Amino acid sequence: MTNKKSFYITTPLYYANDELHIGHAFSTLAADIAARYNRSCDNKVHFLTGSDEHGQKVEQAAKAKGLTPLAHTDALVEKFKSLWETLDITYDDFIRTTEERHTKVVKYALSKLYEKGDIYEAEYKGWYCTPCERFWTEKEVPEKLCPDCKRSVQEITEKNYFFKMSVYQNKLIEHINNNPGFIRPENRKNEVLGFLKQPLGDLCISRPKSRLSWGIDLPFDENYVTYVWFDALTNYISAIGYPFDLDKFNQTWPASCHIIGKDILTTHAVYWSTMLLALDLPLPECIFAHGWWVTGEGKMSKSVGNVINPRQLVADYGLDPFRFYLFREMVFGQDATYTKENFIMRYNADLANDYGNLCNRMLPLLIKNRDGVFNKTDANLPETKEIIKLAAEVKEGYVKAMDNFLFHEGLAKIWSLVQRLNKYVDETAPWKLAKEQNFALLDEVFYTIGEGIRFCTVLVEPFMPHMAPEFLKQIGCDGKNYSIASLEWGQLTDKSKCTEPKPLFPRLETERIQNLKKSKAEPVVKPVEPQTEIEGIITFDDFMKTQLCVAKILTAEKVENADKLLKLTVDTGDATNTLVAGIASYYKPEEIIGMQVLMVKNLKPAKIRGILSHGMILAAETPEGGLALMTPNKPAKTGVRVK
Ligand code: ME8
Repeated sequence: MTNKKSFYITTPLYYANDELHIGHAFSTLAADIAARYNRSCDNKVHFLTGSDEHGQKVEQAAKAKGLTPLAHTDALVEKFKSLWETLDITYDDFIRTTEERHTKVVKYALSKLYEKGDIYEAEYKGWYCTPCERFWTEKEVPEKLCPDCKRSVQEITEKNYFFKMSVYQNKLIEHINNNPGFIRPENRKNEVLGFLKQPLGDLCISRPKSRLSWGIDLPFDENYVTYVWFDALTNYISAIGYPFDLDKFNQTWPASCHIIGKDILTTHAVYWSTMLLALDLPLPECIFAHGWWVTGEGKMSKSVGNVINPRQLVADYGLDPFRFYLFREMVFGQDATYTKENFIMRYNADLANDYGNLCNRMLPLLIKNRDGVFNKTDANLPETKEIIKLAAEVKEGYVKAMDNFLFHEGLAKIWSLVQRLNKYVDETAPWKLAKEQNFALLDEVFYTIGEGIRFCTVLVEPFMPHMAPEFLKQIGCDGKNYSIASLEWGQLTDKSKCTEPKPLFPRLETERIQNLKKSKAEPVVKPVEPQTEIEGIITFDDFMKTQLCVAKILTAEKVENADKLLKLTVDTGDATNTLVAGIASYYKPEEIIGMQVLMVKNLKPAKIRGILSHGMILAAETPEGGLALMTPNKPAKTGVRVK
């Protein structure tokens, strides 16, 4: 064993109460991509995932099935593991919170904090949300509805045990301010700092067995079990040897990154951090809270019935396109919407056209004219020199992005090279060089393209671990010989002989097109009409008359006696406008407050249901027949003109 600290990456421990969907798959894939990337950079990696098996949710789910909690979680854990196998997740360890190696550490941590005086007993009165297993204060629930899940809360008075979270509040604020990369992305850090502006209450870490028996017994009071979050969060240290195998622990802790979704930011950034401070342990280097995958109906959830099954997507499109799509489409940190059309568009544009075609266009020519061999030559063409320079820049930018968990940026860097290579093919027209028998130049062009493909493929391997070796094989390389750590331009040698290409990403056709074909209807793709014949064509000056701007929704409420209307006030930079929008069937007021939307600012005011409406926000129909508000795909300056 070397003394080099591991790159230690974790996923949330998913609740073993139900099956997993693409949201869960996404967090685990993010950790897998970070793990594979780090391995390819020659870093020692430890990748942990697992299952959160205690608490009310699990107990209730088991009861509903007529199973004991453990029989229920045993079965679900098998399903979790089988999904990770389908997605080829390279985890090093899978921890279950019901395992003894975990429960004994939770008890150790509780005893330590109890002895230290950081856990105390008190009478507690509060508002309890059963589905969320969380207490709220009177002030937090003015309407007696849980602020998280909007279900009703019950008032409960009982004796409980509390962790003195408040003692560590200032230390935590200081840590966040001194470590800018600790909570990412930046807006989530600000959210946590905002939360910490209020005095932090103490955390109730026990549940009376009379109400819940499925949990870890408190070591100092057998009438209570441990609050499920105190239990589950401890997994990040129990799995790596704390406190019984300190050698292993010290080589692994602190975590390089806890990947989580934004729904569990407070529990990680505040509960977990203060627990660690109380245990005198260093804090993780980074907590990255990514956004949600949503469909037209909002966040995916079983009760809404809008969950996307990752297995189905893998079965329909293959594993690598699925992995690629999730990270190309979502700006890591923000929300993203899944639609089938969008998936197919991405696949066709980026994989079938840009990436796949590079090989398909080149390799048959290489086989025909140069016997499939890449002859290494000097770079003479200015375009070749440009590509070599770009490749170095792409690698640098990619590494920087990946080191910061900005997966979408890593992919965007690779695709800038893929696209430049396609342009290079058009510029150099190797089929013409072949006809002219200009073999010196032809070799240079082939070598540049081959090397470019290899470069992109080595970098894309963490995202597409199956297709990447296939691509390398096609250009005559053994994938095992390459890593990101050693990647340099010029490693492709004339020993590399390419093989007959087979299209690795055949184009997908959208369902609409397939259906049309089946019914032998009109030609599927209509030729593009010359622009002047498009109906209602306007000039640039006409368009500029419309003042489109980015507006931020400040308030939203239902318009009385009008089911479809919401009354909004929006910040347009220089003013606050009131407007009425027909979106109430698709969005709840609380979902859109704070959202940036695109708005027509200079529309003549009109009275709608007695309200003077100044402006109009933009929306479009979704494939499922819903409605999607048009929003900037990254935070924009409120009030700026859209051009
Ligand atoms: O919260 N989009 O478990 P959980 C993106 N047991 N990610 C999503 C998502 C979506 N629509 N839905 C879920 C728990 N996720 C606790 C964690 S950790 C010590 C204990 C992902 O099964 C995302 O990472 O509810 C989110 O934080 C996590 O699944 C919640 O999983």
